[in-house]
Amino acid sequence: MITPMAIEIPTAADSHATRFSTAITRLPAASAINGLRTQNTGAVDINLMAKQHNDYQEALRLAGAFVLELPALPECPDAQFVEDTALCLPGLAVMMRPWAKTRKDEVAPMRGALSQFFDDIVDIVAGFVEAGDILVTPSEVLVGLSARTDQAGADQLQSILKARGYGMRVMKTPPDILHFKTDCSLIDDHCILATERLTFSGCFDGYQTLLVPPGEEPAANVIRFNNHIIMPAGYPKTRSMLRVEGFEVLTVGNSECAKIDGGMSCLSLRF
Ligand code: CIR
Repeated sequence: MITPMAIEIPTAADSHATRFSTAITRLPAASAINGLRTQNTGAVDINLMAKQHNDYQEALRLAGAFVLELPALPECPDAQFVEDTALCLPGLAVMMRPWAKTRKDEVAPMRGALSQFFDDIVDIVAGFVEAGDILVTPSEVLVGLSARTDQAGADQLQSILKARGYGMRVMKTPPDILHFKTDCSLIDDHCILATERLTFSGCFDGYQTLLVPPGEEPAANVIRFNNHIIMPAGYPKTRSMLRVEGFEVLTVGNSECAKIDGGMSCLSLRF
């Protein structure tokens, strides 16, 4: 087992959904220029992506993370989006089964990395689940069915979680949203930052929600890591809204990952 050298070590009383010690990232490969994308918004600048990756890791460290950066996986253009490969909960890692063929080979190396931290590692072997479709709150795990996550995968995840005492609910990700968490993030134990289009689908009844101002939808995907929120640069209304609400906010440039549909949460596994 690796002992994380975190600045802020969460205690047992802390929420497992917002308090973490460790973040795993993966260095983007040059092949990231060929990452999957839903629309062409211009060529990826790989040098700028590398800089933004370093800035992202620095923000995690500022928030108190021990950051384990895994080496690039050139054969997998989307491998820096490590979040999609696993669900990490206290004492449990569930290895995902990505729908995207070019992403399947990301899972085994991540399983190896997680085995340094988790004794209980279980594999999804039916259907498909990408963890970008999973939002963990202190009381439950929300899974959004999407083009990447299907009912068979969600059913298997549910039985794995149920056996370990975790509650899970299945939602529907609206069709024009890549992953459930593309449009939402847990920013406090009971508060979810989300777009209007996802919130108005009724997913978050029972939670407090904070809506990102229209026009700033990509800012709905942020990370709450201990006392900080890490969000993409370029969304000033969302940033001021979060500051007014009393959050400590760090911003990181994400222009290059955004071209291949990646946001703040996709770029790390946190536990
Ligand atoms: C993909 O389409 O799979 C990648 N280009 C982006 C993955 C983003 N991950 C996420 O939203 N959790």
